[in-house]
Parts: sequence; C-alpha cells; structure tokens
Amino acid sequence: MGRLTIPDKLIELVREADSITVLTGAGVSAESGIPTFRDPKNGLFTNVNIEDLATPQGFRKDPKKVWEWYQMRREKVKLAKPNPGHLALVEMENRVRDFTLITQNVDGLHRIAGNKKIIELHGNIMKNKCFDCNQAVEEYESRGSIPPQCPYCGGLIRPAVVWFGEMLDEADIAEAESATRRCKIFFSIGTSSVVYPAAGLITIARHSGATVVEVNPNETPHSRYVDYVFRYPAGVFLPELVKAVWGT
Ligand code: BV8
Ligand code: ZN
Repeated sequence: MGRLTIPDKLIELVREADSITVLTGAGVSAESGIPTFRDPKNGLFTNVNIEDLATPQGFRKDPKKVWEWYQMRREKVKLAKPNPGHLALVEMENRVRDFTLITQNVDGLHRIAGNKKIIELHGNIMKNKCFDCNQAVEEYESRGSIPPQCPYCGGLIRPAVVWFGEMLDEADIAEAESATRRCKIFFSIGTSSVVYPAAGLITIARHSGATVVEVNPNETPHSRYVDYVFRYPAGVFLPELVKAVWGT
C-alpha cells in the first residue's frame, strides 16, 4: 500500500456535493476487531456452511446451533468500538446537507459512532424477534431453553437480522434506492459487493450519474466500473478524505 493521495478533483467534488450516499459492509468494522464474512483466512463464513447459519432453513434444522453462533458474534460486537473510519463518516454526515448511510452491517457501530441517517438493510444483531409470530422481543426469560422462547406465543426467538432467502424491509429498500438515485457521490466501502439487493445499489448509482468511489483493500466485481478506487482500509482512507476536504 503506497502513500495515499486523493485527487484534487475528488476533493472538490466532495466539498461541493450537497447529496452523498454511502454503502458500507463488514470491512468498515474490521478495524474494530469484528471479523468480516468472506475473509479467506478468518471470515465468519469461512469453514462453515452459510446455509446452516444464515438462513431460515438452517435455523429450523438446528435452532440451538444458529442461536449460539449469533451469541458468539454478539460477544465480539459488545467488545467492539467505532474506529476512525466510522468516526469519519459521522463528520461527513455533519458536513453534507443530504447524507444517507446504508449499511449491510448488523453490528450497530455506525449508530454508536454518531451517525443519524442510517438504513440497516440487514437488521441489527443486538435485536431479537420471534421466528414464529415475528413479534419484536425486547425482554425474555432465559429459562434455560436455547434458543429462548417467545413471551407472546411460545415460539423460538431469533436474531432480528435478514437471512439469505428472506426479503429485506420494503421501506428500507425504497429509501436506499431513492438516496442512491439522487446522490452526487456514492461511496461503496468495505463490501465484497456480492450480496443482493445491497450490491445492486452500486449499479443504480452508476446508472444515475453519481460519481462512484470504492474503498476496499481488495478487488470487487464492481471495481472496474466505478470512477475511483482506493485500495486502502476504510480507517485509513476516510479520515484522510475528511481532512483533505474539510480540514478536520
Ligand atoms: C433477498 C445475515 C429476495 C445477517 C446476510 C443468485 C444470484 C444473485 C443473488 C442471489 C442468488 N441466489 C440468491 C440470491 C439472493 C441472495 C444473495 O445475494 N446471494 C448471493 C450471496 C449470491 N440475497 C438474499 O437472499 C437477500 N434476500 O434477495 O430476498 C429473495 C427471496 C427469496 C429467494 C431469493 C431472493 C438477503 C441478503 C441478506 C443476507 N444476510 N447476513 C448476518 O448474520 O450478518 S448477508 C451477509 O453478507 C452479511 O450480513 C453482510 O452484510 C453481507 C455482505 O457481506 P460484506 O459486508 O460485503 O462482507 P464480506 O466479508 O463479504 O466483505 C468484506 C469486504 O471488506 C471485503 O471485500 C474486504 O476486502 C473488505 N475489507 C476488509 N478489511 C477492510 C475492508 N474494507 C475496508 N477497510 C478494511 N479495513
Ligand atoms: Zn412469538
């Protein structure tokens, strides 16, 4: 990774932009100590079968195994703190009139960092709901059964995240697409860009005439189509960008 230089043209574009939309993935939380999903060495999905852990079928087949995998992930999330990449996005939101942060992350770190306009496309790992009656479940007695039982219908409690094969919240998608269509600049940060419909936002941004910027130490299927690529960690690039644009 050479010395990071940000083209003046991009600095100007960001400074003048009255509408910016950001899409983030697990890479933004990597520097907070939360493993990403598809890292070949220690990804959350490496050496496990995604079908078994992040689908309704997997939960139906072995609810205890899925619940415990999410409990393990919740422990990591509880220890995690926002990193300089998260904090730079808070500064960006404070500086840009129309700012929208669309995240695939379920760790809640953007909200903890201080961002306000957040769309959590895949839900939030710290929240629960009932697998059977779909009610949100804030409190439950863990009477030893794993997963715990729904206080409303006795069904099984599950994390309130979107699994593969499950629909995303319609309103979230509509809002995310609208923010993507109207923005002047679209940042895609820390995502392998393989999960849909989230990754489809990058294509929508391109077709809507936004300047598209990818921040990722690795290549993605969208890299060759975007306007700018920065092969740097989010925690390195974003603070540099904020400093270059707003001097903070
Ligand atoms: C849906 C659960 C309608 C929560 C997740 C065939 C073709 C195309 C699509 C499909 C298909 N078959 C099925 C589909 C649809 C499917 C899909 O997209 N599958 C793909 C994988 C082929 N999508 C769905 O099912 C969605 N629902 O479409 O409903 C429907 C209904 C019925 C039938 C069909 C369709 C639901 C999608 C949500 C799935 N749930 N997780 C949880 O447990 O977390 S998605 C999972 O992947 C994570 O939640 C995460 O959000 C998401 C994306 O991963 P990333 O965030 O990108 O993380 P990853 O590890 O992959 O990459 C990290 C990146 O960071 C890397 O590029 C790395 O280089 C970079 N990085 C590392 N360090 C840093 C860094 N970057 C910056 N800085 C660093 N320091
Ligand atoms: Zn229930």
